[in-house]
Amino acid sequence: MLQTAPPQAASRHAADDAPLRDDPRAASQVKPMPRMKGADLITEYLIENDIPYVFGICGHGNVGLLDSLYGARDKIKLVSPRHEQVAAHMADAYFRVRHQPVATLTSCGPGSCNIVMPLALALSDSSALFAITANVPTSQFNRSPFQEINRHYQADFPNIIRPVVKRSFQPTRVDMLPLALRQAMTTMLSGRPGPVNVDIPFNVFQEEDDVELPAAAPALNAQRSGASPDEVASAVEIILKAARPVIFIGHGVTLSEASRELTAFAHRLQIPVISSPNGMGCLDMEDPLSLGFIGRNGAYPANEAGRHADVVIAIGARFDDRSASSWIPGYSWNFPHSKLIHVDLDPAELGRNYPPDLGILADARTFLRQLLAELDRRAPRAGALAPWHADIKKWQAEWEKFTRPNFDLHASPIRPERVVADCQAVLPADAILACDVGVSHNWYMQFWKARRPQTMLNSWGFSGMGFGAAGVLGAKLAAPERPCVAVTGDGCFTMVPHVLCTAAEYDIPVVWVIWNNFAWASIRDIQIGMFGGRELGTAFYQGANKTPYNPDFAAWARASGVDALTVAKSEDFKGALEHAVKSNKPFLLDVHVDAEVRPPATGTWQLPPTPYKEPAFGKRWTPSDAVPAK
Ligand SMILES: Cc1ncc(C[n+]2csc(CCOP(=O)(O)OP(=O)(O)O)c2C)c(N)n1
Ligand SMILES: [Mg+2]
Repeated sequence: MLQTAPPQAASRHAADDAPLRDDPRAASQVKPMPRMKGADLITEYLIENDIPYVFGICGHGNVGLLDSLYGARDKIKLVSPRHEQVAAHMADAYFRVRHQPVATLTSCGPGSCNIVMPLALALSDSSALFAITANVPTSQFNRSPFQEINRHYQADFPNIIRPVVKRSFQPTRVDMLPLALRQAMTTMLSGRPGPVNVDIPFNVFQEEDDVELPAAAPALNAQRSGASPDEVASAVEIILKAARPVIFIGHGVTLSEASRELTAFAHRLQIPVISSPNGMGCLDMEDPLSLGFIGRNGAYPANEAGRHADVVIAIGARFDDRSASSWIPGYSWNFPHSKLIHVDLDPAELGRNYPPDLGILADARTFLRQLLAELDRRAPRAGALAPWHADIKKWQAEWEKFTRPNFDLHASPIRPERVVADCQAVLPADAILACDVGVSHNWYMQFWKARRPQTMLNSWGFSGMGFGAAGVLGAKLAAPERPCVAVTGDGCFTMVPHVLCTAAEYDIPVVWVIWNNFAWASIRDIQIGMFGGRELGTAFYQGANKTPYNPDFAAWARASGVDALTVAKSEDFKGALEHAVKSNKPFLLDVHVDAEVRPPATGTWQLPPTPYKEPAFGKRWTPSDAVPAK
C-alpha cells in the first residue's frame, strides 16, 4: 500500500537544539520519519510533482515499482505501449503540449537501451521527461547477472545514457532516493529543460528505510532570469536604428511561453518574424508579419528577409545547419554583414555558430517584457520601416505566385501541397500536429501555418523516425479535448506500427496520416541529387520486377482494431480527414502521395565535401545587393 508522508515530516537533519532521535524523550516529541519502500517513495514523489502518467514497459527489473504503481493506480496511470521507444516519444510529446512532465519506466538492460534514441531526440529539442530505468540488484553488481552491463563499470547503464540526458542519477540505497529524486526532477525542469534519468537497482525498489518525501521540484519557468538594464538599453538602441530588422524565434520562445510578449513586441515595432520549427505558432503564422521557416526548406520570404536584414534579433533559437543554410553566408543569414542580438537561456548557444554583437543570457519572456517596458519609455517611430515592409510584401507575393497554383491541383497519386492544404482546411487552430521525419516534414516546414504555440511538434535536432507516429499518442493524453493528428511517412510509421495496439488498448483517438510514397524518399532524393540516381536501399520493392511494395496499412490498422481508409485520389483526402477527426476514434489514413514532386529549395544545405546547390527559387545575397546605410 502506498504510504502518505506527513506534511511536516521531521527533518533528517534536525536542528542543533532538537532532541536526538535516540533520546528517550524524542519519541514523544519528534515525529519519526515514515518507513517506506523505495518504490513507494518514488511513486509518491511522482504524485507529489503532479505527474499523472507513467509510460513504460515491464521487465523483471521494474516489477517492484509496478507493484507500487498498482497501489496508487487511482492517482497515477500506467500506459504500457509495445515498445520503449514509443513510451519515451509519448512522454516527450506530452511535455511539449502541456509543459508538464511525465515519467517513463523501463526495465534493466535491453528495455532501457531502447530509450536511448528518443532521449537523444528529447535532449536535442530541449524536451523534458523523467526516465526511470531499472538495474540489477546491488548485491549482484559486477557478477554479470542477467542483463547487467559491466565490462567497464558495474551496473553501467548510466554510462550508456549519459550523453543523451541532462543528468543520470543512480541511487544505490533507499536513503539516497530523496536527494536523487529531488535533484533529478529539479534538473529536468530548470533552465533549458531536458530529459533526466534515475537508474534504480532492483533491491532499492523493494527495500525499506526511514525516509522523507522531498519537496516537489519547481515547475518549468519557476525561475526566470532577465537581461541587465544596460543590455536592454543597448538592444533597444540597436533595434530602433535598424532599417531592416527581423526577429528569429526558436523553441526557447515556446518553452518560455512568451507568445503574447513576442506578438506584442513584433506588432509594436512591426518587425517581421522568422521561426524555427519548434518556435512555430508563437506568432500566429497567418499574421502578415510571420515569414515562416528559413533554410533550404524554408519559405522564400524568410530567406530573403534573413539574408537582407541589417539586424537579427534571435530569441531562444540556435541557428542549426538546417535553419541557417549550413552557415554558408548569403543564403539564409548574412553575418557579420548583419548585426546579431542573440538572447538565450543557455550560454552554450550564445555564439555557438555566429558571434553575437550583443549576446544576452536571459529567459525569452522576461527579455521581451523588458524590451516592451523600455519601448514604453521611448517615443514611437512611425513609418521608419516602410521600405523594408515593401520588400517583404514583394517577396511574399512572388512566393505566393510561384507556389499557390500547385495547392489547387488534383492528382493521383496526390500532390504533396494538397495534403498540407487540406490538413490546414480541416484542422482547427488548436489542433495538434505531430510531424514525423522525411519529405512530408519538409513540406510542412515550408507551408504549414501553426496558429498557436505548442501545436506543431517536430523532431528537429535529432530527427528520429517514429517521433510523430508515437508522439501523437502522448500529445492526445496531454490534450484530450483537441484533435491530434500525426503526419508520418510510410518508412517512419513502419518503425513503430504497434502504436496501433496502444491506441486501441487505451482508446486514444488520434489520427495517423501516412504519407505513403513507397520509399525512404527523402534519402532516395539525396541519391538522386548527389549520386546520379544510383538507388540502393532507399525504396520498398517486392519481387524480381521490383514492384513498389508496402503493407496494406489500412488492413493492418483494422487488424489491430483501428478504423482506416486508403486514399489514392486528392479529391478524397479532405473528406476522409474530416471523417477521421470526427469519428473520435483511433483512425489511420493511408494516403498515396507523389514522390516525384519535391519541395522547392529556397536556401541551401551542405553535407561536406559534397558541393551545395543553388536554391531552385531565389538566390544568394551578393555584395551588390547591399543597401547603402543612410
Ligand atoms: C531512426 C532513424 N533511422 C534512420 C533515419 C534516416 N532517415 C531520415 S529520413 C528517412 C526516410 C524516411 O522515410 P519515410 O518515413 O517514408 O519518409 P519520406 O522521406 O519517404 O517522406 C531516413 C531513413 C532517421 N532519421 N531516423
Ligand atoms: Mg516514404
